[in-house]
This record gives sequence, C-alpha cells and structure tokens, in this order.
Amino acid sequence: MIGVLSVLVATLVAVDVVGADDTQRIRYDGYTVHQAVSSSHDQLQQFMSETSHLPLNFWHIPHAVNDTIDIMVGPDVLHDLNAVFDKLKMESKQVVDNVESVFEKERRSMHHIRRRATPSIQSYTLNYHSYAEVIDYLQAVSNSTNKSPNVHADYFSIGKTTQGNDQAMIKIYRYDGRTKPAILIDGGIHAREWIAPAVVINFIYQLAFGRDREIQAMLDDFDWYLMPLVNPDGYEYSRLRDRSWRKTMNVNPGSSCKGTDANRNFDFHWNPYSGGSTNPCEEVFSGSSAFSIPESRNLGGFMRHHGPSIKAYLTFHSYGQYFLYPYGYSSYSVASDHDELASLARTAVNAMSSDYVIGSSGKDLYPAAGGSDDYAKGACRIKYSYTVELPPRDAFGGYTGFILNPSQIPVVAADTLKGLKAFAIELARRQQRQRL
Ligand code: 0X9
Ligand code: ZN
Repeated sequence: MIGVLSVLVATLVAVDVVGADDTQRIRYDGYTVHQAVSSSHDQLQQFMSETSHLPLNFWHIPHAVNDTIDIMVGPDVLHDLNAVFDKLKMESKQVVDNVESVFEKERRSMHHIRRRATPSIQSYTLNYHSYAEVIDYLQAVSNSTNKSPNVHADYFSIGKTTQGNDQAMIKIYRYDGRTKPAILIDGGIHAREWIAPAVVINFIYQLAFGRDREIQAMLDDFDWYLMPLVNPDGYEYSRLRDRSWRKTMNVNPGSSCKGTDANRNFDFHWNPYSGGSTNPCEEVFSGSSAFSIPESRNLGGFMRHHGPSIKAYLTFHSYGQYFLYPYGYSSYSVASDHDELASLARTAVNAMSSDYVIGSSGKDLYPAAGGSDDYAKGACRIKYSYTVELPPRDAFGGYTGFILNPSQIPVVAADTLKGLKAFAIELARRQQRQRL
C-alpha cells in the first residue's frame, strides 16, 4: 500500500505545474539570442536565403522596415551566424547570454506562486497554468456564473486536437432578450507565447465577474467567445519538454519532425512559399495542405459558422507590441477598408500604456500566408480582424521575448483590458451608427 502511495506521490510531484521529469526537458545551455535590424525587404530576403541551411530559431521575425530580428542559436552555430551578419553588413548584438538560465528563472518564479489546495477562481489569473488547469478554470467560471441570473458563461469544445485534447471555448453573455453581435478572441495558436493564453484567461475573469461600467457596456453590446488555448498539444509540450516550441504536435508522414505552424495553415491564400515552409522540420511549416491539422480546421469552421454574427476577431500572440490587420498573405495585399481597421486599432492602442505599432501584416517586410486573421476577414467576412502581438517589445532585459515573469501577467492583462474596453465601446458605436 505504502509502495503504491509513494509511486503516486512521486508521479504527482513529477508532473507538478511546469514540472515534468527534468531529464526529458530540452535544455538550452549556452544558447544565445541575437538581435539584428534589417533595413530593407531585400536584405531580409538575402539574410533568409544565406541562413537557410543553419538551425536558427527565430524568436521574432521583423514586421516592419527597420524592425528587429531576434534569433536564438546554439553555441556551435554562432560563428556561422556572425559570418552572415558580417557579409551582409548587418549590425547585431547579443541580447541573451544563456537562454537556459532565462527559462530556469521563469520556472522558479512559477513555483513561487503556488496554488492553494482549493484555488479560488481569481487565482487562475495570476500564473501560467497547465491545459488541465485551464479546463478546470473554464468549467469553474461556467458553473459559478450560471448560478447568477445576470451574466452567463457556457463552456464547450469546438473539437479535438491531434492528441485528443479539447479546443475549449467559453461564451460569456448577458441574456436580455436581444440577439447581439459577437466578438471572438483567442490565444495560444503558438505554443510558446504563454502570455497570450494568460491574457485571455484574465479577460474571461473580467467579463464574467467584473462589475465596472465598461464591462457592463461590453456585455450590453456583445456576446463574447473566448478560447485561451487554440493549440493545447503544443502548449503542453512547451511546458513540459521544450520551452521554445511553437507548432502543434501532429505527426508528419515521411518525416521525423512533428508539428505544423497553425498560423500558416488557414485556408485563405494558403501558400507555404510566403512566410511559411514545405519542410516539416521548420518552425513555420505550413502543413501538407490548407487545414491539414484539426487545430486550424476546427477554429476556421467555428468562424465560418458564426461568421455573420461575429463583428471582430482578436487573436493574441507575442511578442513585439503590434496591432496588425489583414492581409498578411503577401506584401501587396492590404484590405480595402484598412483605414477603418487602423482607426479602430488606434482607439485601442491609445487606451493602453504600452506603446503598440499599428500596421498591415504583410505590407512592410514580412508576409506570412495562412494566418487566422486573414481567414477571419477574407473567408468569413469578419470585418475587424487583428493579430495582437503582446509585450514585451523585444528580447532584451527583464522580460525576455516570450518569457515574461508570471508577476507580469496581471500587469500586461490589465493594460490590454483597457485596450479591449476602448475597442469594444468604439466598435459598438460604429455598429450603432451603421444602423441609423
Ligand atoms: O508570424 C506569425 O504568425 C505572427 N507573429 S508571431 O511572432 N507571433 O509568430 C504574425 C501573424 C500576422 N498575420 C499574418 N501574417 N496573417
Ligand atoms: Zn505567434
């Protein structure tokens, strides 16, 4: 009996929070991150082709001319990377000296914020959580709000991932006898961008339990669909095995490399040669065809089905502080109503204290086809569709790229909520004007 119990306890410890068996975790000792600036589209193209044979991990691909490129490399690749920088006369600086110590620090901070045996619903907003905990949270929100006559929250799944996890969604609304337009929000398309699901979890809390005037107005005017983890398989892998994992976890026939970049797989002008890849071993693998993976197919199906009632789609990523609107599939494809999209983004950005760059995804430097934002707008006619790249701005300093200390979650979430409030209130105003 004691034997069984100690095995059980050992297992529980092993999978604790970010835990897992550390021997199975991919370590990044001696890996460094380098920041360079590409001054033109041509220079970026040249850089990409000169480095195509090197195992580089792009933390940040530039979204605008003179924007930074952040690249993680292993110690044995550093010499070759520097040679390319020299050849193209690109200035660069090392912004992270040892990636593993940054990852380690994050793990330690997460352990410091330990949960109590029976966590309050609010406590879920303060740390990064496992997929199972996120599901517990959504169900707890759903159960507790449904006791009140005022705000309702319905938990449901839009489908299963490759590994059989649920793509969980919650609809938050106030039923007052009117059919309302909706706003769709998601996070976690990219596994390692943990701040995105954390921010969506915070939005859910505020919409379900917030009592201020703006939240009430947001529920008066819209129904809210929120999905914190579009890609739970990849997210779990990034928690337990490889902190820098970006893709989903599907097996790719004929390759030993797993996963697809879900944000290259949506079925609108799908094109692996535009910011994606046909190589399953690449981080931006576009998949074998559009909608080849369930994660994008299920989300796309949901958007298509609810398209007419959804007025805005916001997909949260990190990092860089960008508010991007379609189209991203090529450098020449700017939406015809881009002024309206830019001005609504401006309203949101003005309400936040973090400084965001507003722009059209593909135009300036870095087109990428198959994004969820393009699909929402191009295929589902959701007019106001955006990719929001959350803080920080860069890979340098205390909050390093997609590694943000969990103590920053409430700070980033509160600021982003200010933007969301302004966004929703202005959108409601535009809707009303249109009806008059
Ligand atoms: O490259 C992406 O998928 C997004 N950036 S990230 O650093 N989070 O990976 C930007 C997507 C912008 N939208 C489209 N290109 N459609
Ligand atoms: Zn992303």
